[in-house]
Amino acid sequence: MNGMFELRRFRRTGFRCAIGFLLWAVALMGSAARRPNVLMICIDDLNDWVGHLGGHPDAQTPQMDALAAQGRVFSNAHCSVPVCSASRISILSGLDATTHGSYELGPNYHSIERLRNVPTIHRYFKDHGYTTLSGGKVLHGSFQGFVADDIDQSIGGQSGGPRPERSFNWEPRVWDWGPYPETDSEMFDYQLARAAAAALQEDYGQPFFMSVGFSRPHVPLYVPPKWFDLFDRDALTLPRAPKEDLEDIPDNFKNMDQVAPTHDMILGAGLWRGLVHAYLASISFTDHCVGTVLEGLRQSPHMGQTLVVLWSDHGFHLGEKQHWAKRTLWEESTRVPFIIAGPGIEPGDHCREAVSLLDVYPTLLEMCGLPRNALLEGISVVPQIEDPATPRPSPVIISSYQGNHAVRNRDWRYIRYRDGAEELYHHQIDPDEFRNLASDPAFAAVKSRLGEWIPRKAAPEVIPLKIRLEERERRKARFRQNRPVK
Ligand SMILES: [Ca+2]
Ligand SMILES: [Ca+2]
Repeated sequence: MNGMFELRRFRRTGFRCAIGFLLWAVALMGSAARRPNVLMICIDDLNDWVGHLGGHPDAQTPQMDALAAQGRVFSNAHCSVPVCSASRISILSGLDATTHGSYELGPNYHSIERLRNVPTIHRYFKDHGYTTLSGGKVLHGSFQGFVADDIDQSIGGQSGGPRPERSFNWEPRVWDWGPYPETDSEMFDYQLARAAAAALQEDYGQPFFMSVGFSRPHVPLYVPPKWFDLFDRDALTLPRAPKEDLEDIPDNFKNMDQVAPTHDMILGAGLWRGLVHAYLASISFTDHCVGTVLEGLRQSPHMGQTLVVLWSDHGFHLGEKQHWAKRTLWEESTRVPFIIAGPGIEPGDHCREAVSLLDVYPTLLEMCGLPRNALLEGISVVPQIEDPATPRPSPVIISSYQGNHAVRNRDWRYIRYRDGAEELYHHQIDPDEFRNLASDPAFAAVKSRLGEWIPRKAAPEVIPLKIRLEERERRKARFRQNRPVK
């Protein structure tokens, strides 16, 4: 080889290197300017019965567990109100119930006048250059009225269907369960998952914020038979619900007026095991839907540039404290799965600091480099994503009905009801919240320290008390018609 060739080759290579560097620099500038996409997966009434939270030994949730293994799990995360519409309003507005005043099922976002000038998280992303997409149950009731324009593109409506013509186990069907329909493709949630996976293949020309809300494991617990077949019904572990657990707690939420079956009703009809089975089956079906969306993301051009956040709107009792469903200030009502995964997030230990679903909004703004929204009342968990041992500067506050609050930090739960009644639980030694320590003088200092966080002011209920009580009586009257199917 002669020297001239070597020189030409050097020049060619050098030129290619220079061009390559230029292209790389342009690409880098482009990606720095382009903010990450957000995929927000919202689940309805899912408590801590997922593998990675260990809430039930028989739970089978491989898809959510795989996501958990790739990102940061907040294993001590709580809703701010333990009921559907109010919790979702809090997450999407970033405001606490004590500010927006919705503490009970009912008012939609767009019917709360004091939220008129509070941008939903979708609106905020849209106003900062994002395309917004949403499908399924994200808000309770769809985006209507003054929030209708927050969503650029729908990927599906809301439906928990389909439902069979007749109940299998319980009348009316709202609390029924059973293997129905025959196939996943007939399930609304599965169709939604497929639609979301397809929408993830598209190029929106700018970053997107997509929310996908599944309706199971909310009752009625109908899912195809294969999900029931995953479990041996007769070998399932039942929740720990000793009757004497109620002896050391005040009356407030004990045997509370419910719009769910009572534990005595369920035990009397011999239906406890069946409901636990149906709830686990519904969770596994929902997990499969989550997996379908995540597979869509993996196949898409957006993989590697998309943050995934998964949450459930609140927890769910299946007999714990002799209670069913939600609305209490106990752990089973308030603890939820909460995972954030995506580019730049190193998998590692769970964050055991108490965090709130109010933190979703400020966290996503910070991670996407969007300006701070001064209205928000949550706290960004970016420090806990970076180091899960970082303490949150304040404990989490949960409210249920005006004037009743729980304060949750890493190790404790303190509840104070409107009438001054109290409960105190030490989670390091009592994760089931069996032993109320509120009257033990040894913990007086802990109690008063936590008590300082109890909100001193709380917005009045959006729905006037008289109307709410009338509505509750109507619901209870309907509920008294409930009965097992013979
Ligand atoms: Ca819910
Ligand atoms: Ca107890």
